[in-house]
Amino acid sequence: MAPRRSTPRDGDGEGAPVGRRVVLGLLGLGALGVVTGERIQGGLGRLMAHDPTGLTALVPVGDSWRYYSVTGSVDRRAASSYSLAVSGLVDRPATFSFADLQDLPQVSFDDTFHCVTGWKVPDVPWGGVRVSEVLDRVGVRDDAVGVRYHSFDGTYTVNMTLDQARADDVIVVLSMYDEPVTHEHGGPVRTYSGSMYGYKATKWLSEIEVTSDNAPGYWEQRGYPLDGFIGE
Ligand SMILES: Nc1nc2c(c(=O)[nH]1)N[C@H]1C(S)=C(S)[C@@H](COP(=O)(O)O)O[C@H]1N2
Ligand SMILES: [Mo]
Repeated sequence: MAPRRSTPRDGDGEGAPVGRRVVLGLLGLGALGVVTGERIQGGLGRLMAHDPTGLTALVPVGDSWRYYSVTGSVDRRAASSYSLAVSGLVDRPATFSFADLQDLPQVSFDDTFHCVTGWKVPDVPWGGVRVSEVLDRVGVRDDAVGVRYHSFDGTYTVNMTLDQARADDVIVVLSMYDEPVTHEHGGPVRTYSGSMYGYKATKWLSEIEVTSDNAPGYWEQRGYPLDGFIGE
């Protein structure tokens, strides 16, 4: 595996092991649908490849998803064995199974997904539970300042202030396109932060940690703005 770059470049991809992985990723385009029979979320038109380099952005196919992972591969987790830990500066640390999350009040809305590198996917139907709803269940302590999301890829993190996390369009995602979130999109559970660029969303969500600061997460340590609001 080629070494990972440590800083993002303009107009280029994210989490970019270059070289062999690009080739494997492009070859994987056919195999994904055919060999594994994997259902492709939102239809083939939205799929380009597992393309952490962003090279497929050069292919003129219109608005389509690029599937990003800063790690080489991520273990699949079934909804039935999933759990989300909510930890840190909370009154009642807790874990939520997928069913527990489904039992909380659900929200859904259509919103356009913007990657900071320029690609976007219009009008994506999102469904899930507000982060604020989850936080209210565990009780946030007065000294808390931020929220840190952890991924079960073991590497990716995202931070935001508590106020940002409590926005109506910041959700723990249980469905995309009215279907379960696929592994490629960070299923069974990811986050979505509506007013923010894609890097502020955490795929393969494992933990929400309430913190005493707002320390930079994975991409923020590598140069992206900590706030990450679209257009800023
Ligand atoms: N765990 C994890 N989450 C992540 C990333 C990642 O590499 N790993 N990439 C981020 C970036 S930069 C974007 S644009 C979106 C891409 O989401 P998608 O792969 O569903 O298109 O995931 C975000 N969340
Ligand atoms: Mo991104």
